[in-house]
Amino acid sequence: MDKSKVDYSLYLVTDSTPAILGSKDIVAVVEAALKGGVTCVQYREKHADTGEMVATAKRLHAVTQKYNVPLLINDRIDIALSVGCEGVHIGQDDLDLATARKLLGDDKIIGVTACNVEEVEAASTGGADYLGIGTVFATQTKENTKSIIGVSGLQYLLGYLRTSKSKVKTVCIGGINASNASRVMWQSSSLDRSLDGIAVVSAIVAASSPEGASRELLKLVKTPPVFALRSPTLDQASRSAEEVLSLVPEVVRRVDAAKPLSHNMTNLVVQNFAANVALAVGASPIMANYGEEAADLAALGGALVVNMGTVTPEGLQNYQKALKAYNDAGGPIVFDPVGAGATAVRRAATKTILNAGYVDVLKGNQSEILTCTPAGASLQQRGVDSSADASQTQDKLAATVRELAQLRRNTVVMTGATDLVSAGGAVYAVGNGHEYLGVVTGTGCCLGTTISAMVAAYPEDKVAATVAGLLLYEIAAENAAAREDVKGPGTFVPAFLDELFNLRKQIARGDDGWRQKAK
Ligand code: 3NM
Ligand code: MG
Repeated sequence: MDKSKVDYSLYLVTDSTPAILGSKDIVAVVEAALKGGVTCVQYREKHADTGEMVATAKRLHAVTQKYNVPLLINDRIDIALSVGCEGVHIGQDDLDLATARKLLGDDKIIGVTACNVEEVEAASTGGADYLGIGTVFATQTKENTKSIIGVSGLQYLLGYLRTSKSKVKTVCIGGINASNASRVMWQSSSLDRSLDGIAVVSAIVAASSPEGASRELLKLVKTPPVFALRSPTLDQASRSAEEVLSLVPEVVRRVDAAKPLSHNMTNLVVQNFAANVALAVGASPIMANYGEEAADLAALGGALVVNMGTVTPEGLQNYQKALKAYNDAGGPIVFDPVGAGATAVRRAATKTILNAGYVDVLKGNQSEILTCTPAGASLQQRGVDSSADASQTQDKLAATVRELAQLRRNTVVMTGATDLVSAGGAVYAVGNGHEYLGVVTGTGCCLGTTISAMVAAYPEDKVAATVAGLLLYEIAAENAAAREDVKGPGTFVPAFLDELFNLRKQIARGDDGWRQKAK
């Protein structure tokens, strides 16, 4: 077998513990899985005697050879050698890669488990043929999993391999099943660095029909999720600011005409204000925090805002259900990680949410967005206000926003005196706004609601929709603050709602007075 031609799309790892295998025969399960389309098999056995393992491996090899699929042995190089199968998979606590290579020779496949940059670097430069990256999601299958890296970790490690231009193949492992396979594949693959496949144990071995389960999983690996069809293309992400600006009236017109649903799962402080802002910008708000409702609401064609301003354990479960529902329906999601770095709970909640689904637009102030970067996981933040870190230059922040959007394949908005928007190509800067926005509670949250209205009405171009939302919101704030009847933050609030409403109507009518004001 030519190891450079191995297909890692659907990689089955066996398990013969009764809790997973049940009373089935492992060889029969593998044969059924091969029929269903499994492209690579690893025999993983932690408890049997060596003689028994050799016998089972031989039976497995006879089957995998029939399907021209490689058989790899977990950990046990001696067994791979005695069976003459295609290679081994070694973990970090097993025999080292260099010795394994010496024993097996260059023609055999050697895969290595890796969960962090050091391990990925060592294995990819040390001659591994592929990496098993995980543990992606918590799983009952493996005892003592070292670290749960989530989709974020997976994205980060693949980003590292892209930068280092390594050719090593990659599969992800840990809690991968039919509910997340397509999403994880897509989220972890940028244009020039794709995950090669998924590795699963229980999703196939514990299935009542390993053949059917394999067929479905293989299809999911090869099919991008529905939301991917409307993710920003490289061309969209790289347009000039002028081009994006020229789309603003059309975005606002669409919202005005369509009155899209803006489904808010937001905090206790802003419910009322956010609903009024949604109405003022032309959307139809629903404030619904119960996750069980999300599937029905997602079917109505609107967008979801997840704002974790007053996060609770129950709320977190509701968000996860809603993310899944909107991802499955293809409806856009705006995530506002309010106070992301402020407490350990919020840091963990941010991670949980980002791993539970794909968010189309990630919106936050400087410290919130920095907390969502791989480097920012341990950032400290004071309260939830939007104090800016002076050490971050505008160029550095712009690069951070672009890189984060690339990593997550979405649109990232970092708000501040100048707001930065990127979908991984150009970075658009919006300099509008007013200081009153900073002294009224919930204005950041309501910007998330505004953006949700725009992406709901204009889902095919989330970059233009996001920029339109920012401009509408911040120019309306300037218009309100300039009014004679506005004396301070208190009188600003009702005036702001008026001006949001008026400006939306003006832009929708084709009045382009806003163009002179856009900064
Ligand atoms: N290795 P399931 S997780 C065998 O993280 C194995 O390296 C892991 O099982 C790692 O698909 C794992 O049932 C078990 O979640 C994966
Ligand atoms: Mg091992």
